[in-house]
Amino acid sequence: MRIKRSGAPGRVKEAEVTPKEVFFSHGSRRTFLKAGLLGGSVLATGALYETLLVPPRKVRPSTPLPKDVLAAAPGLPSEDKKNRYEEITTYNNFYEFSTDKYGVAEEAAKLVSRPWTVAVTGLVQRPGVFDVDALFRRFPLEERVYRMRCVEGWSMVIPWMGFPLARLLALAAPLGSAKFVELQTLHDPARMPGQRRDILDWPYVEGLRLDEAMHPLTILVGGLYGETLPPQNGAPLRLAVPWKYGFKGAKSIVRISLVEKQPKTTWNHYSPDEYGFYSNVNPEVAHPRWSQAEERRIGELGKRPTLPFNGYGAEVASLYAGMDLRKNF
Ligand SMILES: Nc1nc2c(c(=O)[nH]1)N[C@H]1C(S)=C(S)[C@@H](COP(=O)(O)O)O[C@H]1N2
Ligand SMILES: [Mo]
Repeated sequence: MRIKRSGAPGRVKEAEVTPKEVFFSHGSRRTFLKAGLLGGSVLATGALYETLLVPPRKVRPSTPLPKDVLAAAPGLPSEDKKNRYEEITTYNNFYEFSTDKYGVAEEAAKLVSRPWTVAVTGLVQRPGVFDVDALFRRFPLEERVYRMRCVEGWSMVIPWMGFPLARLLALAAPLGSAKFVELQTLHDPARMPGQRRDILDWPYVEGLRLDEAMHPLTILVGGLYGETLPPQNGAPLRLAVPWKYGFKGAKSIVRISLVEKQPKTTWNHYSPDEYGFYSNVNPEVAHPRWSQAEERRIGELGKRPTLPFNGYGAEVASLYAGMDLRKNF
């Protein structure tokens, strides 16, 4: 990603390491575990390298989630090694606070994310404004271990606590005319100081086609590693769509609108050649300034091949049957 009004194109500040092929298992959903390993072995990562890639720093402890918002379901297993809590909470993209991935946690720490409401509006039979904690009691959070791939070329395995967006949408009952879902981040420069700067068009807006939004892998996230979601990861409520580039996962959501036309999403509007509306993870479609064929898993040396749909093709490829994914990137 790059910053609006900067003369030179932005550079991803990443510790570049010697490429070394590693492979990972396919599918994290119980039903697809049968697919097993694609082959190869997972590179054993030493604590030394983890230290190298994510500097150790004090992480504020989060609040454990109350029992009554946790689903009985044990969650979805993943054969990938989970990233450490410290990695997930100290290397973030959240431009409302900082464009420095290592600086977001500290800047976002002040965000007051309770009380917080989310409006579900637009082309629905039953619009509503929901208190997030009431929402979590209604739709208990279950663990979903997802591989997440940033468009910048890094990835993590994150044990989110979430519930399917489809459950909330079903409650609102979309009208037949609703074709897309638009998600909006809070717009409040007093609470999100990065919004005082003209980096992006605020508020941050993301969107999905209605069928993508209704897919069971598409979740609203309220927790991480069994704890309340920390501010830097999008407290109190953010989206996670594991087969798409990370920027689709809007953080600190205040509004979910059902609309007829494809929403004007922040990054797509900012640079349509670089960030497509669909933004499905696709190793065959390069970003204009870098390849998307490989990725660096945070905490590991070397690179992994990037898989179509981030490895979730068995679950989601049918959503795009007949579409030219080079054109609709
Ligand atoms: N509101 C908002 N949401 C956002 C972003 C952002 O800058 N602002 N960054 C996106 C990007 S590029 C990524 S990769 C993920 C990072 O999520 P994480 O920090 O929880 O890993 O958040 C996405 N959601
Ligand atoms: Mo990203």
